[in-house]
Amino acid sequence: MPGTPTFAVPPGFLGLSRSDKATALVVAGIPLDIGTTHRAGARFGPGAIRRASGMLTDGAHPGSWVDPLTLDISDIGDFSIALGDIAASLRLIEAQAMALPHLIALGGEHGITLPLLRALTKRTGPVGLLHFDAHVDTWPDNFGQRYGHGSVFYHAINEGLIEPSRMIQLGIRSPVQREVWDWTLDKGVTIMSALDIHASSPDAVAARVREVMGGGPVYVSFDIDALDPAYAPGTGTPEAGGLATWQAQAILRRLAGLRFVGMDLVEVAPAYDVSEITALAGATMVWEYLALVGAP
Ligand SMILES: [Mn+2]
Repeated sequence: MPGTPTFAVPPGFLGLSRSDKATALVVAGIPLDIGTTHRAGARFGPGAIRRASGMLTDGAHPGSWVDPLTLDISDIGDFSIALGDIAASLRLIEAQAMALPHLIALGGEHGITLPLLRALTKRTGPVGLLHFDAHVDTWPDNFGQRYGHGSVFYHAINEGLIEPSRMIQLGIRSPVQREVWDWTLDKGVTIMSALDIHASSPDAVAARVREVMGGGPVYVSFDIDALDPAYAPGTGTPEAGGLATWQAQAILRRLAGLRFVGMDLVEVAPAYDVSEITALAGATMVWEYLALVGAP
């Protein structure tokens, strides 16, 4: 087994040595967590995901045979945020994302997705959204606050950043007000609950995703709390009954050929993690995404 042992790779995601912005794919951390509605701590997500990603550096992906380390990819470190100021942080995140062609963001809480979509869609136009989550995140506010991790897609839909008819949510199961659920469906969003997915198969779920996405641009927003707390305890708003890590992987592996334009992996909060289960699951989902976008 050639190369550097997994425990000794450099500190970038997958031990990436490039840190410039000139690559086709760019990884960045976004350590914002002040819009979390329950327990905070996702500001330490980027570091934990990078550390856990060392396990994924000793070979190619055994499905697509892509070795992410051979891609044109860099880890540019973490974005600047405005300490304690959500609105100013969102503006800063948007500005820093603007110049990056294909960003893979390590959160941070889900609130980071709104400025990332604002920046991305200036170049791409409205995108389709493949959204893994326990929560619909289409609340009009967060316990009275306009911005926070529960209202991301309410704003994104209202701002025209997403084509709601090309948005699918996988793993949904949290308590939710009926009117928020109905608003989401009325906009044209497809919801597959965690129980829908448990009762289905990866093939059927992936087929539904393809049907919803069509041939347009696809952004992937992966909230690690889509996974069950048994598989992702280290997160701010855990909900029982979620996906197993393998289910999310099995769905993703069936999506080769979609027109992916960006990804975020959010809500890893390492202070609540056990044995790096959550951080490794998060790193693994990003690795699965790289195996998709890197496939010839
Ligand atoms: Mn969530």
